[in-house]
Amino acid sequence: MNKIAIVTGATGQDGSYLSELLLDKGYTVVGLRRRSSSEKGLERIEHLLNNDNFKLVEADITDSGCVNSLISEYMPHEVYNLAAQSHVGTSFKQPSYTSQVNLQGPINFLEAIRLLSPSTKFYQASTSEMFGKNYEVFADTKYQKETTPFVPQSPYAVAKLAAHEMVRIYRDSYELFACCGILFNHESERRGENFVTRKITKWIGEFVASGQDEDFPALRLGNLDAHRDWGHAQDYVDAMYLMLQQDEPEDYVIATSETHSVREFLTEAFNEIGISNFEPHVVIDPEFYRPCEVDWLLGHTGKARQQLGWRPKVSFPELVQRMVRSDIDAARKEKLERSSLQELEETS
Ligand code: NAP
Ligand code: G4F
Repeated sequence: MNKIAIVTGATGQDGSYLSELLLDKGYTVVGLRRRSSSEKGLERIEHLLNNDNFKLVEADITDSGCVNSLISEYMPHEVYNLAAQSHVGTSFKQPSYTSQVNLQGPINFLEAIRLLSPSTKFYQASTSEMFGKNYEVFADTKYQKETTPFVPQSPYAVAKLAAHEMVRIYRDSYELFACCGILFNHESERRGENFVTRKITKWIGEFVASGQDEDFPALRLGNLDAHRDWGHAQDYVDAMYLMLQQDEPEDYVIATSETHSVREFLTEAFNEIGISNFEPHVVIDPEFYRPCEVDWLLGHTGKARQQLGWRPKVSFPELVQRMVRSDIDAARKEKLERSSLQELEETS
């Protein structure tokens, strides 16, 4: 019989890649999606919907009764809790909602597993945002690792840190196999459009499709000096899976160990379309500044490399190139579809 995994946030970036990975490994995947008034929102997993081993189930992780029912119905071997209000900027405007999803959600799973299925292994999506302003220094390099103290800087990070500590408490108190991946930023062609990398590459795609129109509206961004350790999401879901295959449940930092500023991402992305100076195309807009910023993230991945044998495969230039090319292709396709429709309307 196939192993069963529940993946929360299956419609999101990581959930879609992880579902693919688990299906490839022979799992039956129960992917959760929250209720929506439309059928939109399934774009990342459309290709999985006809797979007999993929079951899409409507569920909201903030509802404890719903989570209990899921655990008792499926008695899964593994649960990967990826669902979240995942936007840091939004968390300043919706702190209570963010806490409800990002903290109460994981508590609901930990309780359900403790009471109904204690042999279920649990993965929690923790984040480098928990380090906030803190870092360690070695040979002039500022970095974060598993033991670096957390100093969160946003409602998002506070909720994620509380969930992270809750996982530790359940692991220590009830001997659950529960662990957290402290993942640094990871992006992809499937990244949400309001995260800075995708916002940039989507703008570039539309700009190219416009024929690099002089009147094309500028790209409006906030702080360009923040540094992030950016990897590709497909590499990172491998690490999630590996964590649940270990003998002991432990937390791991997952990152590329290379950091770049938003400005460097912009330079690399504009270089892809032959523009060496992005500045004439970018307007700095205070709307996109955070009340509190995380300036520097650079992950030290010694533990994951040694214990999990994990390494990132996609480099920073390849990540940027893949995202830019994908968004150019998508924008050109959309433009073509729009003009064919217009032609049809004019001729009929
Ligand atoms: P994402 O694309 O924003 O996906 C989030 C998922 O959560 C979506 O499927 C969303 O559903 C779902 N969701 C939100 N609220 C829900 C609720 N109340 N009940 C059920 N589902 C709900 O995020 P991601 O980039 O894949 O990240 C996955 C996880 O890793 C998140 O927990 C995030 O905080 C964490 N993380 C991400 C990164 C990163 O750089 N990507 C780094 C560290 C940690 P809809 O599709 O309906 O919106
Ligand atoms: O792309 P971002 O919104 O990602 P952020 O805040 O680092 O959070 C992401 O990574 C975390 C892991 O460290 C995850 F836990 C979290 O779920 C999410 O996936 O912003 C990156 C940087 C920030 O410093 C932000 O201030 O880009 C800066 N930025 C500048 N202009 C902008 C913009 N960010 C966004 N979203 N939009 C802008 O216009």
